[in-house]
Amino acid sequence: MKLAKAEVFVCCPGRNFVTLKLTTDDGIVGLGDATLNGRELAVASYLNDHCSSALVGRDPRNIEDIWHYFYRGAYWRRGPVTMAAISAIDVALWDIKAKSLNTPLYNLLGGKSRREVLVYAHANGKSVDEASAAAGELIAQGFRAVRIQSSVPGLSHTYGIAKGPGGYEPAQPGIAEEHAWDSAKYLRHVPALFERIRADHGSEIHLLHDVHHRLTPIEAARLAKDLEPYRLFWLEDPVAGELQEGLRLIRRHSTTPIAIGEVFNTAYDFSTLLTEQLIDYLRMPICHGGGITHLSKLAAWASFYHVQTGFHGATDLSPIALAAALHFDLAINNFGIQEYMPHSASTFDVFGVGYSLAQGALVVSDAPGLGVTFDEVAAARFPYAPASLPVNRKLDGTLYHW
Ligand code: EZ4
Ligand code: CO
Repeated sequence: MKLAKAEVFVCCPGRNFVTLKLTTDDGIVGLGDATLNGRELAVASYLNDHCSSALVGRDPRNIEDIWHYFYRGAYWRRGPVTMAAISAIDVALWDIKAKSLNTPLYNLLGGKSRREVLVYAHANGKSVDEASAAAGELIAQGFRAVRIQSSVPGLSHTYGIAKGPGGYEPAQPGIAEEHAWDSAKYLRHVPALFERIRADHGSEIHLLHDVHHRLTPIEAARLAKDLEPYRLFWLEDPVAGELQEGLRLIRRHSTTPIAIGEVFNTAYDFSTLLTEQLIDYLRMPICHGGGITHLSKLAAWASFYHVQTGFHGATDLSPIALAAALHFDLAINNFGIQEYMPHSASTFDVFGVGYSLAQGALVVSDAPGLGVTFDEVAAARFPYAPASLPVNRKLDGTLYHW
């Protein structure tokens, strides 16, 4: 078996997606998601200009060798663009292997460890009332875990809050929007938000919150401590993760579980976090962290430290990425939870999927491979539309983490 074609598609069915399609000489198609929100064309170029011709002619069954060819062989290794490209190649190869063996992908990853994949949904509100009402709706739909974000009084924009009807989408057309930030206002607001959510919805529902990298280590330690009475499932990205040692300060002060890693791209980004037991959930997704081949190694390493997975799953990860995550989530022992945001109807005009939602969990179909289809004709109806993620400034104008 040989790879005959490597094609890259950039389309915008509701939002931008980059899709890698590999085809073998006997006509088997493998799909990979290469979307990096706001940097789509950089990954498309990496694949087109630096990978495609090196893929053609290779035996797609040698996934481990191909992974190392593009990782070690690149010399300029790691980084989000390179690793998103390697991830797409790797997932497409696993898709081909599973299809060629006529079996769902999870069977090649150890088989099923559970019946379904627990997901968390997103409740957002411009006020605490709105956030609590949104959480109530999701709980009524059967979700067992809900992430809660609400606007911070006195700030013009807050991460995670949809502008109008429809889901939250931070990337906007043109150059980056500028948002405002104030840690003191935020730190005053969040404990009161969770006090209210627990009072309204009881102790059973799993509650999560995303700080989105915006605190210093000592501020994050304070927030984690202040939130202890509300028993969070996790506090996400309390600090910017490149300073792994920063997580030590949080651990010293609090037992609130910590999730981190949606912007990480290799296992090395977790080394101190695992060996010093500074986190509880790892969020680096398959589509940005080197694919199934690399995540299998990281998840196994994490399991020895009692760290579970909680993969990033915003809508800027395509249905291919979600399907890859679901097969992996189903198979590994140390799965924790999966982030879930429903994709738009136009996204499903392009991507056909086999997973389905039932009582707050996703159920994976037994279709061979990933169980995802990509409609090129439909994709061509939705041309790429440049968009950027926002930037954030403190109230005095100082540039800060978004
Ligand atoms: O801001 O995916 O937990 N989810 C998140 C997301 C990220 C976006 C960035 O593209 O933090 O909303
Ligand atoms: Co996040």
